[in-house]
Amino acid sequence: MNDFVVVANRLPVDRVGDSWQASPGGLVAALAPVLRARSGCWVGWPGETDTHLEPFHADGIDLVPVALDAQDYTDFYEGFSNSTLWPLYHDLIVAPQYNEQWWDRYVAVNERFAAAVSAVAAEGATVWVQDYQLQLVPGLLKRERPDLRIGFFLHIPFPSPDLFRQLPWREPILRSLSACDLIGFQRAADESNFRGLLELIDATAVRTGTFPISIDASIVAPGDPAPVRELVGNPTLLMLGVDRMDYTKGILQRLLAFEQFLERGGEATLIQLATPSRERIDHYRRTRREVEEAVGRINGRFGRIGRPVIHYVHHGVPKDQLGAYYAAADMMLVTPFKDGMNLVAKEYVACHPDGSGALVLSEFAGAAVELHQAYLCNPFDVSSIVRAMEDAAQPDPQRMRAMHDWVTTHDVAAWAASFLEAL
Ligand code: ADQ
Repeated sequence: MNDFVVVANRLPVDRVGDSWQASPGGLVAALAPVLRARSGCWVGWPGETDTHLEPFHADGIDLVPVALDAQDYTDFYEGFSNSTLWPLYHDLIVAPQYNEQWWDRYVAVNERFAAAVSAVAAEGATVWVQDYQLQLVPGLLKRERPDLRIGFFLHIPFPSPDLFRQLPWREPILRSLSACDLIGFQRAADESNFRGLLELIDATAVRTGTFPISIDASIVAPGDPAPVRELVGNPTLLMLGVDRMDYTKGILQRLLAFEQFLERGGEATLIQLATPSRERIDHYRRTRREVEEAVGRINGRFGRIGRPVIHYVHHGVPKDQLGAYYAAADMMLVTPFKDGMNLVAKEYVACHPDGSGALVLSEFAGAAVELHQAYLCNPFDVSSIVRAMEDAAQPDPQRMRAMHDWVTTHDVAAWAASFLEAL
């Protein structure tokens, strides 16, 4: 039995051949010491459908797998989580779809997660539920196990009350979250959006708080910039984008701004790394098409043979190589239309301890609250991104130093500790 249970959609592991390897990530790095110290475990889906596994151990963490079948994946994960909640919570960048069958699966899968937690949690244990895929778990657990102390953290934004009220299933979700002993949000604005809805269910005595997530600076550390710069022809100005290929990230807008920057006589080379994401969903395929069309056009206009102006890849880069890209880049472009936090911005800052580099950052990323010394822009206004790029081309090193100090003293371990202490 466990005194501390983390429950998230995904287990922090990936299959490598016949075995499972811990996947490096800030969340698991921050929680692993707590899990070990408090005899804890992590409940989640191993990332392959129709795989039924017994609880196992990877890198010193006890893992409790929850199985999802192909229909769960379609209706719970791609459907309700990523085609209903994701666009709704990111302020309708694309239209959310409301589908009764998806909702039914969302309920069923949340019941399965809650039952799995209940089976492994000791009397009086602390349970920490992560993110939008599992919003019904707190309510289900509290009913079954009133002895548990339950916290919930939302990694993505929480929309304004008027938007949230579109959701046909708004009340069961609000009621479930309200069963928590503590609900954590990325920004004060997300927290107050949520509180603005409590009157809908006549609940006001719910404990909420703001806990901006951060990074583990030892996972993405600055690498050697020289080989990266050489690879792309030692440009005078190297810009970088690193994202999941997601319509929330504003990759196309960034490329259009880069194109205007060149049109206006700017000289620069851009590396855009984009990890494939949710590729069976239409809007994600469309986003990829639009991005790739723009990359082709801009390279066709401004590149030369052997010297493209944009170096683009559509695959993940191993964590231990990212630090070299961050260190090599004179300018980081983080331009989401909406983002809970955006850890890429913080990883870049962590890789510039000497005040070098410049961060162009969307004012709609949660990170903009803490990283206010960045070159802020409005991603809905391409000319605002261009202006930020032009300002950031002559950066003030004090601004990067101030952000670096902040990120290194407010890391993911501090985030986890502050949430758990409040809980
Ligand atoms: P994401 O939307 O996935 O996370 P982000 O916070 O930027 O966004 O985290 C992405 C992570 O994946 C980073 O650690 C980054 O290094 C890595 N990554 C991204 N692109 C990559 C690439 N091309 N190659 C290799 N690695 C790549 C959600 C929310 C965010 C919130 C986090 C954490 O949407 O707003 O900050 O959760 O709460």
